Amino acid sequence: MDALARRRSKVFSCVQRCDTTRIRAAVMQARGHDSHHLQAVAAAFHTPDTIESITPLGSGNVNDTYLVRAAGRPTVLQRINTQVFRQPQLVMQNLVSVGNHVQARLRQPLPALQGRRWELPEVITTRHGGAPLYACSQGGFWRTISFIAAARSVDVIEGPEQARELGFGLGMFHLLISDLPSEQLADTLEGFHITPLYLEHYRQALVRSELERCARTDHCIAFIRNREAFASVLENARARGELQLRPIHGDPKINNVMLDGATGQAVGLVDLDTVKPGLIHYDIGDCLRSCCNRAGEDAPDLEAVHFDADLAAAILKGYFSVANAFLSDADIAYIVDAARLISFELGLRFFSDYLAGSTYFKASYPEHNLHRALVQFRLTESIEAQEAELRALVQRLRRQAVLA
Ligand code: GN1
Ligand code: MG
Repeated sequence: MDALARRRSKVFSCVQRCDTTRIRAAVMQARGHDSHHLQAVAAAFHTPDTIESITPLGSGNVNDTYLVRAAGRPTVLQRINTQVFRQPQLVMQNLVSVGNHVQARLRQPLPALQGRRWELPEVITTRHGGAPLYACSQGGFWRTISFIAAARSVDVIEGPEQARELGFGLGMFHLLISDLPSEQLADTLEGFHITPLYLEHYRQALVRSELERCARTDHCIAFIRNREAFASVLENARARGELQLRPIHGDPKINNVMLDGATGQAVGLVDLDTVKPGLIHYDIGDCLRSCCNRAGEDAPDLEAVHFDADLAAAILKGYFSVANAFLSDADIAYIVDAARLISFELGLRFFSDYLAGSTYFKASYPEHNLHRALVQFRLTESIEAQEAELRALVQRLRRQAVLA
């Protein structure tokens, strides 16, 4: 067993008998982020005696994230997962490019904002050397970014009003980056969201995997086999020239939209590591799949997983209120495919990672990524079952947006 697998199995054996706090402590320890270590890393960005607290933040599956309070101000400390983002310098370069571009746009009048505030996480450099990244002697690249004040994010949607805000937030983000020149964006994660490539990766993982098959894995294998042709739906549309590449967020899932603590209005998107040219459909699909499944990505009961069309309507209303002007009829025609595809793709990615030993997505127990895959496949089925109604809904909302 290699060192990583040993550390993992230590975490897993703990998971079976511990409560959540102890699991989190064990996970942190297994990654080597004990409090002394975190304190030392945070001190690269903040004067040590001003640091008041460091606490885990959010539920990201890739980077490790902490809220650091220093000198009365909250900031976000993150260890960039270099297994995923091989060139963290490029991630930071993009963050600066996006930040500069959006700040410049926000200095011009922007009626679509309707007077609300809009913020972006800003890079806070190291105390010595003013660098955007801190390379820790124990390994790992760390960064500090600003925390959007007086705002919160949610893991599970609370209602249609909020859904509308989540859609508005994505539309506003797309509008703000729509004229960001693509040469200013490095590709931080090659192949990200190219579903046929994930399919290829899955085939290899399946051949290599030494896992014992069971009813659940057989279900996943058959599920994927039945949708192999569908996996190319967006990429084929792009190849035919029906859909075009534009700057996208890449990961606009529900909890990456910040909502004002008092008004509930969307005030910014965070987690900008995957901003790059892509199809806006990846974003629309990801927003829909993560918001319209009220049971969540870890739903304990698969039967409870359902794609809520009313929430989808509210999200698209919010999105179209900003984005309608820059959406072509072809863009509209692929929205339902996008929701179905991105749910399927995420299931495929979770399942491939399970087959490969969960090296990409953090897992809290050995079959975590298998269960996550089953949840996404269930969601895909729910979208498929409602396909005709959803297509009619999208067309109706488009007509309303055109008339508005
Ligand atoms: C990962 O790390 P997090 O939670 O922000 C993943 C997304 C998935 C998401 C599913 C770079 O995002 O693509 O949709 O998990 N990010 C990357 O929860 O792979
Ligand atoms: Mg992310």
